[in-house]
Amino acid sequence: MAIAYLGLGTNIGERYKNLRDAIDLLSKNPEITIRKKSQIYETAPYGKTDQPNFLNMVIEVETHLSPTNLLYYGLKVEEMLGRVRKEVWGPRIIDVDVLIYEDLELNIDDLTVPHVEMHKREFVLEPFNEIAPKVVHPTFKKTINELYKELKRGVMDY
Ligand code: PH2
Ligand code: MG
Ligand code: MG
Repeated sequence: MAIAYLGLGTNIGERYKNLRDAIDLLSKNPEITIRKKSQIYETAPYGKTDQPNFLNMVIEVETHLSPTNLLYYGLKVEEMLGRVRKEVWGPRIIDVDVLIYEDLELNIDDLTVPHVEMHKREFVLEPFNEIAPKVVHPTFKKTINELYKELKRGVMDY
């Protein structure tokens, strides 16, 4: 049994429904139990800024799936909700990202855990900090709360 954190994001269609549907589909998998859900945050698009605002949230799950199978199930949920990949950072019905999986550091094929950019993204750290401020980022050895405060203060140098 492992604890993992998933980031959910959506900026097209019925955004609240997209989040609800994604959570339903995740919880339908017998290998996944959702333990905590952050609030839903409306966030300005990061990176590619000429696209609609996002709704973002972070959830804590307990899972028997390996990191790769958790990633693949997330991709399956995206597909079931009708996501079509056109451009890398473009608008999406739903994005399901594996942020942290236990204290693992992995870099295999299509999966990098912890998520490479999570420490730079307020739309990840703010909801993450709400549900799990004490979780330690395995690479930086800092808590989510420390990373969130550093990002807010703009002192991040990595
Ligand atoms: N996801 C991205 C790129 N930019 N911006 C916000 N606010 N929320 C996201 O989920 C998001 C983004 C690529 O995954
Ligand atoms: Mg993403
Ligand atoms: Mg993704």
